[in-house]
Amino acid sequence: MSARSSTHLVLIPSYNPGPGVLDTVRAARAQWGPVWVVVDGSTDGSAEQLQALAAGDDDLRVIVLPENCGKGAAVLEGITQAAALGYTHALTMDSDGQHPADLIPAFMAASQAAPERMVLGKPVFGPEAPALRVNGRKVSNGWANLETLWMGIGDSLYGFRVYPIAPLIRIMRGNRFMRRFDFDPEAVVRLCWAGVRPINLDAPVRYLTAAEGGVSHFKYLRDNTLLTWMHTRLFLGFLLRLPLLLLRYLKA
Ligand SMILES: Nc1nc2c(ncn2[C@@H]2O[C@H](COP(=O)(O)OP(=O)(O)O)[C@@H](O)[C@H]2O)c(=O)[nH]1
Ligand SMILES: [Mg+2]
Repeated sequence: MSARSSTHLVLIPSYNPGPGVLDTVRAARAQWGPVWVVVDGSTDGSAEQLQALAAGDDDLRVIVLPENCGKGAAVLEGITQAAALGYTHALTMDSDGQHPADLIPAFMAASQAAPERMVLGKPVFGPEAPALRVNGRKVSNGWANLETLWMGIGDSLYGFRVYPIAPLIRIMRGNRFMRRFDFDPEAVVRLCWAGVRPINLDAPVRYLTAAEGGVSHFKYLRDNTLLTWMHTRLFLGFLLRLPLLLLRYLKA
């Protein structure tokens, strides 16, 4: 029996996720209800498969967007609909089986104990993790920590996290970025600026080979360019907020 909540839901943005998606969603449902999947213009038949799964399950909801809008845009659609139904927090997780569904209850419990904070997964990599991904994120983490004056971001990129919905909606409506793979790091930096402090919890991340059903839409040149532009604007935002951040830093 999975736990059920009227405040905290699991939100899974999904775009052409590969064969593991149904198992991923079932694993999340085994731990929690409600679980919502936002199918973001997928063209692989996963929308129909997920809708069939949801037909027999009141706690599984599938939102289908007609065109691909990006991970951040899909999360924004999900949390906007969730807020309208009274949900206050969303645990985001990937649709491709890389994230540990068995940790959903622990992450939700941490959020329920400190609802004003965000709960961030800190990735624990296995030996199969590509060195480029493991080392590449150190750059993003270094920038994110500088941009927030070390407010405690354990990892800027890992998408397994619990967000307080209201401040995240406010931030995303106030800015036209954060709609694609710039969502996870920009969300965490801007939430820190808004005073939402992180709690970091270890969470294993799995890298599946193509033979095991692993699929990635992260394109090194396109997405590292996107992330470089993102850190450029965040750094400028940091300079503007520096007096305020310094004041907070000295008080802490
Ligand atoms: N909604 C939506 N989700 C996306 C998109 N691209 C990636 N995702 C989701 O974001 C998560 C991470 O993407 P993935 O391609 O696995 O990137 P990686 O794990 O960093 O290699 C997965 O759950 C994807 O389904 C997108 O364009 N729209
Ligand atoms: Mg992935």
